[in-house]
Amino acid sequence: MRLWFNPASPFARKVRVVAREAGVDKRIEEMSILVSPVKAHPDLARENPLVKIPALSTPDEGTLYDSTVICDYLDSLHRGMSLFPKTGSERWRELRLQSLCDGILDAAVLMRYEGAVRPEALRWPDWVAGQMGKVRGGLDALERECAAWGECFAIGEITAACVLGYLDFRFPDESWRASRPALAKWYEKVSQRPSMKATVPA
Ligand SMILES: N[C@@H](CCC(=O)N[C@@H](CS)C(=O)NCC(=O)O)C(=O)O
Repeated sequence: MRLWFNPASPFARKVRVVAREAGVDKRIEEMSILVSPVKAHPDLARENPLVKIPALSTPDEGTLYDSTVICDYLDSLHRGMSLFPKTGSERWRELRLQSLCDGILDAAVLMRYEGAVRPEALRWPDWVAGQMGKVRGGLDALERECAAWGECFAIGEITAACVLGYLDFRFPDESWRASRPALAKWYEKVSQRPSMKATVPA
């Protein structure tokens, strides 16, 4: 299998952490590429019409995207503890947490593009403030919820860890820890997992 990714992408990190937690990472060839929302990468465009990473070329199911689908697929390849609970409230708890964290990442990545890609004359501060409001509101929800996560590190918690890693990487001045001590403590602990250490953004 070939994973189209970039080490800086938080969505690709989700996939790489899941691959390691599921023990299937050795079956994946990681192909690092640079993507831009305004200049389509021609090789990636042949695999994913949205020209986004992550994308996973598989031997049996063609090329899969986006991160939620790829993670679910990788989870189907192993027999250990499932990272996507199949039934009951555990399932909905994990999927909702994943959606919350994907939403925070969507807002954070859009802000990153606004600052790094959009020409200065076209920037719109109110729009950036709106995205930052989603990031902060989402983080406040994680702070309220994280006490209930215990030792669990399934798809929802994995995505939460990738959110916090991305904020440290791209928005170090945001100081998200200042008003979220429980989340900071949780993140300090999960950052020590081999899957997280092996995928620190660069
Ligand atoms: N919902 C997608 C989001 C993927 C995404 O936004 N990837 C970014 C990199 S972090 C990308 O490829 N951007 C290029 C573009 O927007 O054209 C997922 O979960 O995989």
